[in-house]
Amino acid sequence: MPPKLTSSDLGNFDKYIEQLWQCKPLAENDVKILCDKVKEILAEENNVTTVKAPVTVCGDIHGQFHDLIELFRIGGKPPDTNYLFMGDYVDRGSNSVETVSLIFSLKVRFKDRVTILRGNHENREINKIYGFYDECYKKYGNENVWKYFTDVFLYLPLTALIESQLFCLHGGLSPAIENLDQIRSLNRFQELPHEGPMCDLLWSDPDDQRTGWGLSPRGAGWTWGHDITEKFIHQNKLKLIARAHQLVMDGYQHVHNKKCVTIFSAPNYCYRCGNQASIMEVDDGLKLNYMQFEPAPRTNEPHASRRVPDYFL
Ligand SMILES: [Mn+2]
Repeated sequence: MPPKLTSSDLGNFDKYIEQLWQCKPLAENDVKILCDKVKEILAEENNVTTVKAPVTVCGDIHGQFHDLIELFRIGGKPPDTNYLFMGDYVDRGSNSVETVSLIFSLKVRFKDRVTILRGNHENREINKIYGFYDECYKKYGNENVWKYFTDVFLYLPLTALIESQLFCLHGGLSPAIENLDQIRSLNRFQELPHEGPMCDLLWSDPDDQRTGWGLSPRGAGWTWGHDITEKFIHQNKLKLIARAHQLVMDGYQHVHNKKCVTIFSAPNYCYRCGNQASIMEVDDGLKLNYMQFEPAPRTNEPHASRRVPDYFL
């Protein structure tokens, strides 16, 4: 059992959350304290971590901090709403540091109400290239915090199971995995391999145009058809596979006869894709409700409202 947080520890994390909510990065030493604590908590969780309903399921965030705050405004602030995040907290957006710090702090402070999974960007080889490393270096002047964070990423659970019926993960299925016990038996505490079951869970995509398995254009993981989804759902007595990983213009998209859904929670992805974001609310009767949302208003930026002056018309 991880050591229980004392009330002064909890006060610390309340302070971290308050500071991060203002989009102010933690001091380097506080990041160290945060990472040590969240690692301890995650180490106790299973590769298929158990989640109770009601819970709100979220897809990719990708460092879009202000949109994460908008997500909480739409979905409710923890701990009033329980959350399951399906990975890809970092890279692409400009505030990966604040985003992952806030999500980790919420995990520590409300560990039974916040579940966090690993995405394919929670991997050194990827986030060294796609923005997180550079942002850490720029904000802290050295690579220590990048090392602390990426060390925690190895501890993130791979998948989650809500009330034994909704199976959630970042990418998708693997030809090497037929049942959840095979996922439970993986050793996840490692850098993401380039192939094999653990890689597939974080990289694969469903494909409505095919049956069976296909090569992924991403160069990692697979694409899979509706027959594979149906077999997996039947064998594991599931209702639905919920996953993230792909930009979908409405923020969510059903595939495979509604047995699989993609949820994407970064509105106007990369500040230019023009997509809506969504979160999936699961109530205590396992009824689903998708909440779409737009980017947060950028009040601190000039021309946020993009009003076009008359003389341009
Ligand atoms: Mn991804």
